[in-house]
Amino acid sequence: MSHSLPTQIWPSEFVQRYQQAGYWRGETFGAMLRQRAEQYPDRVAVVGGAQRLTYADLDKQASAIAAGLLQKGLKKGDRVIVHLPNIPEFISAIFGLFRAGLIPLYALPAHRITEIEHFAKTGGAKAYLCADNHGGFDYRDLAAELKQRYPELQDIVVVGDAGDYTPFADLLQTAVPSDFPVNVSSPQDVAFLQISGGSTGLSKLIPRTHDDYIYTLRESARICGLDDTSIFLGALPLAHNFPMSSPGFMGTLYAGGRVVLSPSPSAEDCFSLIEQERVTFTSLVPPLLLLWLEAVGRSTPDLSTLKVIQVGGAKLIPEVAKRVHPTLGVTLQQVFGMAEGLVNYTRLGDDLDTIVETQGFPISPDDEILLVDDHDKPVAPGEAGHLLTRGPYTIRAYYNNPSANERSFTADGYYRTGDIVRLTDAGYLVVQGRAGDHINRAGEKISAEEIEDHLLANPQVFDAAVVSIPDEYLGERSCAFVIAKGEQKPRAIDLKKWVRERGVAEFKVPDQIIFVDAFTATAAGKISRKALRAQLQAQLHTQLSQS
Ligand code: AMP
Ligand code: DBH
Repeated sequence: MSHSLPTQIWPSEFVQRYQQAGYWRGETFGAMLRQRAEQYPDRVAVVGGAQRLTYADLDKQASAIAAGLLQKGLKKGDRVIVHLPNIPEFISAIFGLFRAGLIPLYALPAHRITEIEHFAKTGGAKAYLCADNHGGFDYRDLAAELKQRYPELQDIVVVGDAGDYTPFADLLQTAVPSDFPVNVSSPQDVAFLQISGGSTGLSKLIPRTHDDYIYTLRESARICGLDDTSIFLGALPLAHNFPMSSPGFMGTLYAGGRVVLSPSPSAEDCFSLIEQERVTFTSLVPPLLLLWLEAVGRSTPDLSTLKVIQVGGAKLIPEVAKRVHPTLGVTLQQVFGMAEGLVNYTRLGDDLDTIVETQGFPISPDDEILLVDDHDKPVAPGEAGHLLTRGPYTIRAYYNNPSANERSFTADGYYRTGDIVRLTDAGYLVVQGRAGDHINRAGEKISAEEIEDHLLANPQVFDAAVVSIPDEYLGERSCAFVIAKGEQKPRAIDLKKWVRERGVAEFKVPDQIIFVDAFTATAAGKISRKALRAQLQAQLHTQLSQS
C-alpha cells in the first residue's frame, strides 16, 4: 500500500484556471497564523475552559509544538491522528502540525479503536495525539490498544495526564530556534486529511490542500459577513468540516475574530457562553437547533449579541426553520456542505422563504453543478437529480482508496455526492434526499454496510440489513433487520452490545433491531444489497404510516 501524499490533485489546466481567477493565492496555514499574530498580537483568538490565548500566544505555541514534534523524529509529510475534544489544544496542535509540515488526520471524539485503527492504517499515521480522559472515556487505553494493533505508530502525545506517553505540555516547553521557519509547505501541498461519513464501508480520507481550503475560509468569511469583531461559538465537534471551515473556527481565525469553545453543544453550556463571551454566531445540526428552540422557552438567556445561527449537516425541516427568527431573534443561515468540498450557503440578505425552503448556493462561481439521472444524463431544468460537482475546492480523489475513487468520481473529475437535489429558478439548491446507503443521524453519517459487517461478524447472525428510520429528534435513526442463525434468537440488547464492543463510535450502534425470519421473497436471491435495503426501507415506511 502506497502511503505517499498526492503531489497534484487537480489537472494542470484547472490549477491555472483557479490561480488566475484569484481563488488560490498561494497562502499556507503556517504563514496565515503568523500574519494574524503580527496584525493582532494581543487580541484573544481562542477561549476555552480557563484558557484565553491571544494570537501571539497561539503563534508561539504552534512553533513550540512544531519544533517539539520534529525533535521527536517526525518528518514533514508524516500523518498525525488528532483525536481531541473542543479544547484550545485542538487549535494550537493543528497549527503546530501545519507549521512543521505534518499532516493532521482528524478523528471525532466519538470514534473508538476500530475507526482509529482504520485511520492509522489507511493514513499511514506515525503519531497519535489524544486527550487523557474525556466524556468518561480514557483515550490512553485506546492509545495502548492502537500501539498493539499498529506497531508502526512512533509517538503518542496526550493532553493532560499523559501517564507513560509524551505530555503535550512538554511540547509547549520546546525551545524554538530563532530561525525556525514559519512555513515549510507549498500552497498546493496536502495540509490535512479530513474524514468522510461515507456511504459504503469505512470512512474515507479526504486530502485538502492549503490553497483550496484557505480559499473556502476567505470566501466563507466574506459570505457570512465575518470580520475581526466576530465571535464564533464552537459547539459541534471541531473536527467536523462544518464548524471547522464553513466558516467555523478556521474562518473566524482567518478573519481575525475570536473562537469560543463549548465543552458540549447543549443549550445550557452554550447559552451561558454566548452571554459571557458575547458570541456573535455559531453552527448547529438540526436536532441541536430543536433543543435550543425548546430551551429558550424554559429560561431567559441574554442572546442579544448572537446575530446568526447556521444550520447544516442534515436536512432542516421548513417548519423548524420558520421558528428560528421569532424564537431566538437571530438570522438563520442554511449550510449544505461536505468534507469532500462543495459548500452552499443561503445568503444573509435572502428573503425568508429562500432561507427557510432552500439550502443556498455554492461558494464559488467555478463550482460546477450537474444534476443527472441514474444513467448520468442531465435531468430537465427544475427536476431533481443526482448531484455531481467539480470545482476549486472539491477533491478529485480520496486518499489511498482506488475502489472508492472508481465509484465516487466520474471520468472527468466530478464528485458524486450521493445527494438528490433540485435547483430553483433562482439557482438555489434544495436537497430532496440521497441515493447513498447511509443513515444521517443528527448530522453523523453512518454507513449501512459498515454496521452490517459488524452484525454479520456475530456468530448468531445469519444476515443483516441496516436502513434509516425517520426520527422526530434525530431526523433519522438506524434500524437493523436481522435474520438469526438457528432457532435461538439473540436479544436485541446483546447485539447492540456486540456492535459497541467491537469498538466503534456510539452513534453507530443500531438504535433499533428488528428480527425477521427471512427477507421477503423478491428480496431474497440475487438482488443487490442496495435493492434489499430499499425494499426494507419501503416496508418500514409503510408500516410507520399505517401505525
Ligand atoms: P460528508 O460527505 O460526510 O462530509 O457529509 C456530507 C453530506 O451531509 C452531504 O452530502 C449531505 O448528504 C449531508 N448534508 C450536509 N448538509 C446538509 C444540509 N444542509 N441538508 C441536507 N443534507 C446535508
Ligand atoms: O455535513 C457536512 O459534512 C457539512 C455540512 C455543512 C460540511 O462539511 C460543511 C457544511 O462544510
